[in-house]
Amino acid sequence: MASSFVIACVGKPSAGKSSFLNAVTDASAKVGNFPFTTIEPNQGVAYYAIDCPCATYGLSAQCKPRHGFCKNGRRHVPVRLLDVAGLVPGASEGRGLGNQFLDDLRQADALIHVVDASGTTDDQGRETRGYDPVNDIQWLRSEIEQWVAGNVERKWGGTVRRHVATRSSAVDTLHAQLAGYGTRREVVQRALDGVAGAVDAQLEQWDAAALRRFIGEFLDVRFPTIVALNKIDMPDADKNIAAILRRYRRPAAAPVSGRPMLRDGVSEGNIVLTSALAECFLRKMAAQKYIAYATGDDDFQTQGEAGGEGLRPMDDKVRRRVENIRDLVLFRYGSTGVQDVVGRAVEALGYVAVFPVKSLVNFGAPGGAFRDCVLVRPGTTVREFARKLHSQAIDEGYAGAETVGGIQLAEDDVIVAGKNNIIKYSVSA
Ligand SMILES: Nc1nc2c(ncn2[C@@H]2O[C@H](COP(=O)(O)OP(=O)(O)OP(=O)(O)O)[C@@H](O)[C@H]2O)c(=O)[nH]1
Ligand SMILES: [Mg+2]
Repeated sequence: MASSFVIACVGKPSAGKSSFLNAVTDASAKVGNFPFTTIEPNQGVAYYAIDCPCATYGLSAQCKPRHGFCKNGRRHVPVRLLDVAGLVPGASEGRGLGNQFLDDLRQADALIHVVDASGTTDDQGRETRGYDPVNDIQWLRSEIEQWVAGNVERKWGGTVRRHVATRSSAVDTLHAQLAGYGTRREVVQRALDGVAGAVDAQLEQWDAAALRRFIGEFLDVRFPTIVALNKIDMPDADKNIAAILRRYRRPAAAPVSGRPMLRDGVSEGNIVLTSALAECFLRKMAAQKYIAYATGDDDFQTQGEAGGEGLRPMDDKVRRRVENIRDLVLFRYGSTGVQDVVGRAVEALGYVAVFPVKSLVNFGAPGGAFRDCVLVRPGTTVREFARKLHSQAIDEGYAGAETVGGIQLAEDDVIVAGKNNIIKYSVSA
């Protein structure tokens, strides 16, 4: 069973969304230095990398993932990535390709906001110089907020009347309003919990400010966001990055709580520096055997360098370009950053990788060890996962579950990585 959740790349036109998709997937989406190169969403499969249990059990040679791949004990679990049309100011009122873009977000579980940190695109996505992107994160968030708030506020009077007449619970009423955004009830509940104490428990007592406060909280929960500060290879990127990081730095005096502090829906730890262009170029050079490079590496090798055996020679122009990337991106920032963005998006969702196996002795070897790995929502229980496997035999004939070491699992045990995420189900005949 392949993973079914979706991460969407969002941002203004020409920020580098399609380039980002091409950098982390096998897609070849059209890229252009003019606004609205992308109209219909492009899709690709990216990989979330985790330590694979095959290494722990000495089964790396027999590890045969049904989806994704495993290399040197690192499991690459597929996740779907969506690259949508660019968003311009006023999109929530239909400007640009506004509503279409926003509609595409309904399928997304998390967002990657690609920001052009080089200052070479203006707010409409046109080529320029010296544009200051410091407000871009806040702007995108308010655009999404306008979209949701506009819809909810317009109907609020009727919503409250029905709520009172039908004596529904707050969570049911709000869920009915927000279900159109691909929202599960549990997400609405978490958002309500988040504002408890700050707004009245009775919906009919909510004023405009209370409703806005709830919508802000709802967006935080519904659309976890990672920011890719892109185009770090360009001259002005440094100073723009510094200004953006300064704005989103967690105040030293901030209270320490279980969850990261969000501003405009973003936490400091979820801002990553990237060069999608560098990654695309390095991948191309590696595919053509000019360099030895794997995504996430902090350097590459060329012919004549240690580790560069068997590579092809480059002409001066190409050599200058790869050397430039080495100096401007890899040496300065440690990597092109793109893979890190995907990892953080999955982690922001709190997903857990689960390995269902038929045997806890050989884990499926020698035919193929650890064939399946499924990313599940946080809080998923052993029994819920059995249902999710879409195996009638396991679901209907459910007779118990066990993890490594002969430990029996209860139906309502929550699956936790490293604890009970290798599961063998038994079924009654
Ligand atoms: N220097 C540099 N240029 C980049 C980078 N990423 C993208 N670009 C360039 O930025 C321009 C726009 O890139 P796209 O990937 O088409 O941008 P987009 O966000 O998909 O744009 P729309 O589809 O129009 O919304 C292209 O000329 C890319 O080559 C980067 O990391 N560094
Ligand atoms: Mg595009």
